[in-house]
Amino acid sequence: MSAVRLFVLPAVCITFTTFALTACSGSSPDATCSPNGTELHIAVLESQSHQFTTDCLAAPSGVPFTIRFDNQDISPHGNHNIHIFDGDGSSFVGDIAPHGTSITYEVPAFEAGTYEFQCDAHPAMNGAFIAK
Ligand SMILES: [Cu+2]
Repeated sequence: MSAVRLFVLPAVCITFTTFALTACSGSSPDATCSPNGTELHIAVLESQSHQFTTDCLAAPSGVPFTIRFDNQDISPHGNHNIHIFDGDGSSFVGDIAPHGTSITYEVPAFEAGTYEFQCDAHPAMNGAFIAK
């Protein structure tokens, strides 16, 4: 019996650690996630007004990519966009997606690095964009 318990407990801890990394939890400067293709997806859900569904987006560096943004916010003030900043002042500014609409951004290649993204209308909606 006790041998079984000793075996199960580490498995639970490993599962929890994996989930925490996948969820990209934490504030934007500390957020970590890894590229998974060049078709990124982010949303604002009806139940999460003025809040992105993730604080971390990642794409391979050096190649263009797309971000499909589903704005399901039902608030009349829920018009959002995605703006990626880089240190040189050049950046990507996505068009506003009015509440209840979706938009696909065609984003040019970024050099490897960690950048920030935000909604221009609501700067508290933000996160880390990672190219690597
Ligand atoms: Cu917004």
